[in-house]
Amino acid sequence: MTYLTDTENFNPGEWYYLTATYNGAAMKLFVNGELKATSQAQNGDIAYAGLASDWFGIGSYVDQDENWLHDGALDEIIIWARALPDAEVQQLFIEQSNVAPGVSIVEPLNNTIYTTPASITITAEAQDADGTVGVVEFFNGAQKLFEDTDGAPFTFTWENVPAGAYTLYARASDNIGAQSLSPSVTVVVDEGVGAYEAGSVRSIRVAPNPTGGILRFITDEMLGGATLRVYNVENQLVLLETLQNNDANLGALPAGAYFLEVETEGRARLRATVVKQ
Ligand SMILES: [Ca+2]
Ligand SMILES: [Ca+2]
Repeated sequence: MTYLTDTENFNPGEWYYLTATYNGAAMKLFVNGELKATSQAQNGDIAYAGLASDWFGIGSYVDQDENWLHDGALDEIIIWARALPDAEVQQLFIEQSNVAPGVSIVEPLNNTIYTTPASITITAEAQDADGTVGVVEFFNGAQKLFEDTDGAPFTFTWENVPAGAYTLYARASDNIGAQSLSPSVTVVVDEGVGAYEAGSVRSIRVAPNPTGGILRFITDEMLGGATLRVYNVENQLVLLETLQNNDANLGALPAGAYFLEVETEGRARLRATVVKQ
């Protein structure tokens, strides 16, 4: 029986990353990736005697008449079919114990509304508790917009953004390669006045915007009798009704960005984008 012992004591309540290797020539004990003890007292194949007491155990000492359990918790166990070299044990510890970076978008604020032609400056803050932030990438949904590799500030200006609603994310990677996603930020780009042909389609303002539900179309025209269509950001029609006057109620819809289209009896189309809170 060979015991390998760390010369330092373990502190109760702390997690440790223990690794033991045996390659047929030497037994090694690593604590937190560091080699702490080596023994060459045994060599060759592992000597199982063919007894019921031939345990391969982790977290306890078991033989014919003893069973000493580890007084603590085991979080994760990996058993390898080969003896890892020292450098690989060290690298595994670095990867396993690495803290992922934190990242959030600080600009623009959620539900910011722009007007075409829009240029949107996106700024993220990212930090890593036990290393450095290598890369911050910016996304619109699944579409990657930019990759900032030159450190803080992590920022990017998205130019000529067409009308629509966008869900922005930042993703930070630390020096070990661990990644984190920021909470999302929704922005809306509204058609600027004059973007449509006069007389057929034009944009219109609504207030309040963002709204809790009730909103008013800001126009001198009387919209009673006009048809209101409301689309969500996936371009699905979620509301269709005939307006009684210049007011509408989105109270039944979930929070989010919506495109509104009002078709008047004279066939003119009025468009607006609104954020429902
Ligand atoms: Ca880290
Ligand atoms: Ca930068």
